[in-house]
Amino acid sequence: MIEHQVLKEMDISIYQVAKKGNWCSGDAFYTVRTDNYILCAMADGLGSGEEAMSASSAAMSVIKKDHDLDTESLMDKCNQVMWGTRGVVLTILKFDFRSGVIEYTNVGNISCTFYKPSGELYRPVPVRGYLSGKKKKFKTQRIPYEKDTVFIIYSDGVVFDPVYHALFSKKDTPERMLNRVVDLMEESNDDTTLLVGKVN
Ligand SMILES: [Mn+2]
Repeated sequence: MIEHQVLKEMDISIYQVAKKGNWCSGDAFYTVRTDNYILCAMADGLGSGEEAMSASSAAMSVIKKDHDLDTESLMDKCNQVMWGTRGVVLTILKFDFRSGVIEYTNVGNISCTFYKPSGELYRPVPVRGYLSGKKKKFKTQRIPYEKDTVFIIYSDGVVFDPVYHALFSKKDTPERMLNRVVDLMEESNDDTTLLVGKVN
């Protein structure tokens, strides 16, 4: 499945495919735009199949309902609904239009890379672990962004070859960048989700 979203402040393209043999993906993503911010979230439910999907969709439901909260509080709320599920790894990004800063909170191996218009690449270091319902402390990073910043978020089903970095540039649209990477990507044995965004 490929989806393109034309939001006012950015364009986003998303590729998602379930693990071979499964009817559903254990990965989930959510994006929302308001007058003040755009939020993007991606979760990977532990394992695969229906139980993984139920964990990642529980996290997304929390975010759909409460996306006006800061990313750290959202992470905490998602953690609280993980009891009785397999648990998830989760990354939440919130682009605040007024401050020009991204709030970034993460637990586990959902990867995220920023490509600044200067050509500089920035990769926040993911925090180990996953959300299981057990009490956990979260850290939030604040990352400035500007027009033409490109960013990618992907689950561990993406086998990311470093040569892909060269495909992400301010000169291209998320749709074309995503299509190129998907053409090159090797098939993996896991649910796969890749989101490419570019700030307008
Ligand atoms: Mn996975």
